[in-house]
Amino acid sequence: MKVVVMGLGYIGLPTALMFAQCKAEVLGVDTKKEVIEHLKKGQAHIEEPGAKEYLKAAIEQGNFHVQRKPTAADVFIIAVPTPNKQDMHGSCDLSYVGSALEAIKPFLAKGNTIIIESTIAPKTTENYVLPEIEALGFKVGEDIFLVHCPERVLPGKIFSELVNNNRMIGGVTEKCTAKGIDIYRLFVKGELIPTTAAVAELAKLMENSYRMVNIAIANELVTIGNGLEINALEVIAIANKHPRVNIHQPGPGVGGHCLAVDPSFIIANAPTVTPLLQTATKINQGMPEFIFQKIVALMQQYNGQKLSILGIAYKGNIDDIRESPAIKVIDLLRKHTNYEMAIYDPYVDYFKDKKLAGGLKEATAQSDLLVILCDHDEFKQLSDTCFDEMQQAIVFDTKNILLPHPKIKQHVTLGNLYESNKMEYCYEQSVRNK
Ligand code: SAJ
Repeated sequence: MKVVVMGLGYIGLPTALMFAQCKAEVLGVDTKKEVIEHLKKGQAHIEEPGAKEYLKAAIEQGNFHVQRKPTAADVFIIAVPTPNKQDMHGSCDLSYVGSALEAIKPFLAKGNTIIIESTIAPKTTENYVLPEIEALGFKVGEDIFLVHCPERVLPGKIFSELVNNNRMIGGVTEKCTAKGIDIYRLFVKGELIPTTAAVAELAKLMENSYRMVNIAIANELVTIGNGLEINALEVIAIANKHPRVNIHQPGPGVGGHCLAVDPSFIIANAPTVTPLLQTATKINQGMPEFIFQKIVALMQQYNGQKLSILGIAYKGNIDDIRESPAIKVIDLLRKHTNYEMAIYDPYVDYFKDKKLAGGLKEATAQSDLLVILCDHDEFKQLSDTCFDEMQQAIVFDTKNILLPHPKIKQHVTLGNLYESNKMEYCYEQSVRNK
């Protein structure tokens, strides 16, 4: 079977390599010249455990090639970005999907299967992709098979989750679904769940919307606890002892290209019937402002001049800074204060062309306040020297990951905010400031 994968990013490259491992003839296509050049040299351009090894094996096996243009194939998989448009609700930008479709059109032939893996707005497969294919004279469901098969893998565990997670196979017709199941059965050990393209589109978006709303509940609980002087983290820990309760973890906000993006695809298509999704989005988007206000309150309380920021990636143990809440906090600090700031992230060397601190010692030297904005494993246990280097060992641990340490003068978390300089936070006001 010949497979063309359009888009060699966090999802496309691992997917292409999984098909190559199953002995399919795989052509990876990406428009970025440097991606093709890196891959041709056997260099994986994504930080993902296993990528280097799978790539090496595929190249040695000789059934994995990369180039900037597609060729004829049996299966075309589209795994390109679908960012938010800069419009009112951040609707789904289909320009990359459109370009990938245009690129494969000349090579389409009867019997081909087209699979959209990119996360897309509800009804996109039927209302946007299908007409493009039928305009070429093909009948979808008979000549060409069209499937939406969204990914649901966790960065950092992508290769194992691609194999073991179950997957929705959303065909435009039942025959399309059957084709999709035959294709993914090559490497997926998880359950292949037959459904329609429309259900698969909305289910994928709702998976991430469910998590986004639950994070918003945790974040709102923090502002409730701050006002009522009740430890929100203790409330979450106790409430989650209930067998059917799973309140998520609060933090400085929701980043990444999924939870911070997907719900808006639903909102944009159904703006008058999504008050919960819209409010939850705003609550999460208000967290950088909340964290910023607390930092200022702490710096005032301790008459601080320098602060250390630990972590700018959008989540722990990866290098992705897309939609990172940490960056939003840093931007607020730069815009509204003149604190000296040292920023350190073990996975990120440069940020907006500025070289970041080379290590923890450099980042904490002489600082009054250490703010943890990302749950990298490296930040879970800091050595004595980190605190010895500090002017004042005040810590604001927004991810609640740092183990207690005798040298910490004050360890502020999102649970005990009221024990230090209280800031009066008003959600409405913060949203108005947007
Ligand atoms: N976050 C919280 N509290 C939580 C959980 C997460 O504040 O309790 C924050 C994180 O810090 C981060 C953001 O939310 O800023 C999103 O993190 P995440 O790990 O929950 O989600 P993602 O964006 O890494 O979701 C990925 C996605 N897959 C890929 O990017 C390839 C998504 O499609 C998957 O559904 C998700 O993993 C998953 O866990 O399955």
